[in-house]
Amino acid sequence: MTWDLFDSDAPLPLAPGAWLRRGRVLAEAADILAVVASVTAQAPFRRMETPGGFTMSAAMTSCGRVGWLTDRSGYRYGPRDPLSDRPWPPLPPFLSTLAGTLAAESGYPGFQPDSCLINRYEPGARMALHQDKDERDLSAPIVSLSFGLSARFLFGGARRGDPTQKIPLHHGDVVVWGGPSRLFFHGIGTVPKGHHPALGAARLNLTFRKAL
Ligand code: MD3
Ligand code: FE
Repeated sequence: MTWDLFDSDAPLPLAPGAWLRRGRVLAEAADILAVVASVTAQAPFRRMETPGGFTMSAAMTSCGRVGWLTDRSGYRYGPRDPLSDRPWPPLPPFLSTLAGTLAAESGYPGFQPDSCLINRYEPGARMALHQDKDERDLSAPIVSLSFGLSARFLFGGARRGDPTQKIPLHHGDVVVWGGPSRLFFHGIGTVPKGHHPALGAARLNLTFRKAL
């Protein structure tokens, strides 16, 4: 027999169409974080307001042709950073190519993201259970990269009331969501206090999306 069933590098199925790759981008982490720093120098992290008037606990920014926005008028993608009124920084080719490779490795060939949402969680921040449905083409997957402090990913089902799996996400982990799981409810539990050598007291999550 072969050892393939025990290959720790192989994608782990989380749900139909959803795959976890533990540590898949550890080797690339320093390069990715350097590129992220150049993006956030142009479009800084900010905590946005929800349509209901709450300030999100995670700070966000974007790069790409559009960025994800929330304010009192709703959730949407827009071509400009409202803080500067300039276009979002371009999606660095290194990142879009990497996201395409990661999607292909989980069975989604041809993924060409046009937006990357960058979330920054300090200890105490969380993200409530939600669906990602502001993208025009829901047949494209979402590729997620986690860095820094670990957090509990909450992963439900197609309905808000479905039971949730709690999956720890660590520095360098990659998750690819597509197919039936693309509209599953998900969130992030409160990030515990801590320090990570690469990022200090913070967790970063990058999600690559085809929004247009
Ligand atoms: C499952 N971000 O930005 S990434 C988000 O870690 C978001 O910051 C979380 O949820 C974070 O919208 C989780 C994992 C993720 C992203 C998109 C999904 C899981 C998903 C779309 C469908 C199903
Ligand atoms: Fe989400």
